Amino acid sequence: MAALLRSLLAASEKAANIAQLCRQEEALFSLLIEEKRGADKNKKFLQDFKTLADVLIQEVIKHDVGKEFPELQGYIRGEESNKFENGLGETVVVQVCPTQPETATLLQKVLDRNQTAAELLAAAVHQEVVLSDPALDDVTVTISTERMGVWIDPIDSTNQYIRGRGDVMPVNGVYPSGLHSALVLIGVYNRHSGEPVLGIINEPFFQEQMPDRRWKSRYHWGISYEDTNLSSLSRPLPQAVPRVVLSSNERAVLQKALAPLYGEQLCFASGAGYKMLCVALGFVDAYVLSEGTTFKWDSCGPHAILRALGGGIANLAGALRAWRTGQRNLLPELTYNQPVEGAMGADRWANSGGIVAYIHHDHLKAVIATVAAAGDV
Ligand code: 2IP
Ligand code: CA
Ligand code: CA
Repeated sequence: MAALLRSLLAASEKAANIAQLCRQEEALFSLLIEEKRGADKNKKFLQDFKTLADVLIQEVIKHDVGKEFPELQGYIRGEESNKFENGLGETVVVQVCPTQPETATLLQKVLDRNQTAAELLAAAVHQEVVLSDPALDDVTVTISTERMGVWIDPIDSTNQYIRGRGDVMPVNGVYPSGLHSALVLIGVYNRHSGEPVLGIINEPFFQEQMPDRRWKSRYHWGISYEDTNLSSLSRPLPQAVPRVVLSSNERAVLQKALAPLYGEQLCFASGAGYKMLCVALGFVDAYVLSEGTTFKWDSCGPHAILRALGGGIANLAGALRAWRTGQRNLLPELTYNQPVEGAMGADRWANSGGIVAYIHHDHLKAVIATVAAAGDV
């Protein structure tokens, strides 16, 4: 009876199809990559097209899940706003229409009348996804949706998505950059407690299939609800020698602070969601980020998966404060129902103060002890 899980997984697969399509269909791909050559007006249109891929995916998830679970409508939110101004100065609200031709007509308005592109996208939006995953038959937990909210990041690691390198090689399992780090992230949280409950990470660019070089997706999920912890993944063992993944922009002061724990075992990767996935897959013991550059839609889904595996995501600044005041067993986790006080725009939903994603609680403690000892982070 895991109806919500099935619905969200199907939506994530549709989202992954749209993300793949924008890279694989010439009519759409040419819009994604042409920016550098365009004139100013053209640049704006192409910029919009990139956003359109994101917005459309978000709207599709909202539409499909909201249709099945009307009580969630109004509580499904994501990174993007669905209002667009096209090259002709018209404001268009992107949404899924009742029929495919209507959606195509609406998309044409955003796409400056590009009919082929609009029709390709509309077909993907209205396509029915059939999940064939026998493992889901064993999931019997019923999640009461009354109190839930949903955070969506339709495409995380957009930069890598646009750049589109499919040939980057992994280092000890971790792809430092490239299409592998572009993910669809969906998280369900309890609107009252703020706790993450169910998470999905879909990798649209998991494997390139030969001979036609089409991409194959794969997904992971986790549920941490009341007394139930279930996941498509198994709890990984700690690394023999501790390893951490960081943003390639991470401040030198944090890198230095972590040296006593990790020595040379620092690895770097793009994509906030992807780094969380690396923790869940057991390639690294932690992802540490010193700044508030991730958002609720980045972490909610991965957080639920990490919880289902016995780990979590702590607030770095909050955990350091707790550590220093002797509350070492109460390191605060991220929550998803409250905006940052006094912040504006997207920053309202930032994970301010940084984060630590982990699987083993002892390892979280080791990270916090190490950073606290360094003093000046
Ligand atoms: C971004 C994306 C970036 C990440 C940043 C996120 O989301 O995941 O890659 O930075 O924190 O907000 P970094 O790669 O340095 O970790 P988006 O791609 O959705 O804007
Ligand atoms: Ca993101
Ligand atoms: Ca995004």
